[in-house]
Amino acid sequence: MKIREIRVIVASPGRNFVTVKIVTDEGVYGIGDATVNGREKAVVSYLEDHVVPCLIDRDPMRIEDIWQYLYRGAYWRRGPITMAAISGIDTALWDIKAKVANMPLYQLLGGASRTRIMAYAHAQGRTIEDVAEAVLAKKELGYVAIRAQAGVPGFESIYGIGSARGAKNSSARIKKLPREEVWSTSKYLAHIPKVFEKLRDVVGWDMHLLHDAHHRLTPIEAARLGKDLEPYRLFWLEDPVPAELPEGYRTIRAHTTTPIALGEVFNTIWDARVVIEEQLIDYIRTTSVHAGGVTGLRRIFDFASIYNVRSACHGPTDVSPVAMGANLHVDLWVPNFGIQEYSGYTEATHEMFPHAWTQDGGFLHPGDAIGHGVDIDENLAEKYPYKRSYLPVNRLEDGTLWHW
Ligand code: EZ4
Ligand code: CO
Repeated sequence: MKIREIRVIVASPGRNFVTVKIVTDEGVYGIGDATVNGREKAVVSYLEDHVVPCLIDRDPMRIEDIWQYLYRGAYWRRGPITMAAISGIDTALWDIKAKVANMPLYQLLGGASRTRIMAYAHAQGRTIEDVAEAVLAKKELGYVAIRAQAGVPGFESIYGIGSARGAKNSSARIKKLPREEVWSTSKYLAHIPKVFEKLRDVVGWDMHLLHDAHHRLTPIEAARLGKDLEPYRLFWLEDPVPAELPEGYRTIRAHTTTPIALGEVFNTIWDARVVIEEQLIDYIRTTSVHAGGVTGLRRIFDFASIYNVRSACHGPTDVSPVAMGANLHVDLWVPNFGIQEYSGYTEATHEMFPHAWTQDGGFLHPGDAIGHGVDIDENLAEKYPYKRSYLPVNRLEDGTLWHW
C-alpha cells in the first residue's frame, strides 16, 4: 500500500479547522486534525510546502518511521506548528491502519479498559450567581464534572473564555485583530474562593468541580490560591503558571493539596518530563492534535502512568471532532485515564465531521466504527471558507502585557 495523495482542508464551520486527508493507492483513506488556534495557515504551509512532498509513495503502515522521519528528520524539532503537522499526519495514518485491520482504533491500542469516558463541561458567568446557574444547567444535562470560570468584579470579560464579548477595543474588532482584555491577579485571587464557596453551597459535594487559571499566576500566587481553594475540594486547578520554567511547580506542590493539571500547550514528552517525573502535577492535559498524534499521546500517557499522573486530554472547541475522536480511542484504552475535556461543537461542525463517537449525558464513547470513526464532508467544508481569527491578548491595568 502506498500514499497516493494528501489533501490539507481548511474550513470554518463556526471556527477554523485544518484537516489532513491521506488517500492511499488502494482507496483507503484516513483523516487527522492539525489545527493551531489563531495560527492555522502556518500549519497549512508546513504541511503543503514541506511535509506532503516527502510522503507521497511511502508505505502508510510505517507510522512510527514516518513520525520519526518528520520529527528527527526536520532537524528543527518540537514547537506547536511542527507538532500539529506531525499530529495531523499521524492521526490520519492510525485511522488508515485501523481501517486496514478492520477494527476500531482502540482495539489496536490494546482494547477497552472501561465502558465509558467521563467528560467535563464548561460553565461560566460574569457574576457568582450566573456561574452557579450555569453549573446547575450542566449538571441537569448529566455532567458529573464541570469546569467553572467566573468574571472578576470590575472587569468586563470572563477571563479565559475565547468567545466572551470582552473589553471594548472596537478598532481591533473592525480590523479583526486580537481582542484586548484587562487583568488583575490580586483581584482575581481575592474573588475566586468566594465563587467556589457558593458553588459548593449550590451543587453540594457529589460533583467534580474544576478551575482553569489559564497560566496567569506566579508559583507563590498559585500556591496561595491552591490553599485557599482546599476547603472546596477541587478536582483540579488547571494551568496555574506558564510552564516554560517547570521547576516553579515545586513551590505550588510544596504548599497545597489541591490537585494540579497542566499541559494543554505542551507538544512533546520532553515538555512534560520534569513535571511528571517529579510528580508536580496530577493530570497531564496533552491532546492528540498538539502532542504528536496518537503516537505522541500514547508515549506521554505511558510515561505519566509510572508517576501516578493521569490523562486529561484538552478538548476545547478548537480541538476538532477528528482529534476528539482520536482522543476518545486513547481514553478508552489508557490505563491511567483521568478525564476528558468536552466543550461541544456547533451544529455545522458536527455536520461537517460525521462521527461515530457519541455523548450520553456527561460521558463519551468513541464508537465501534472501524478506524477512528470520524470523517470529513469535503463538499460542506467548501461552504465554510477560512476566516482570520485570533485568541485575545491580555494586559494588566497599567497596560503591561500579560498572559492570556
Ligand atoms: O484557551 O483552547 O482548557 N481549555 C482552555 C482553552 C484554550 C483554547 C486555546 O486555543 O484553556 O479554552
Ligand atoms: Co485550559
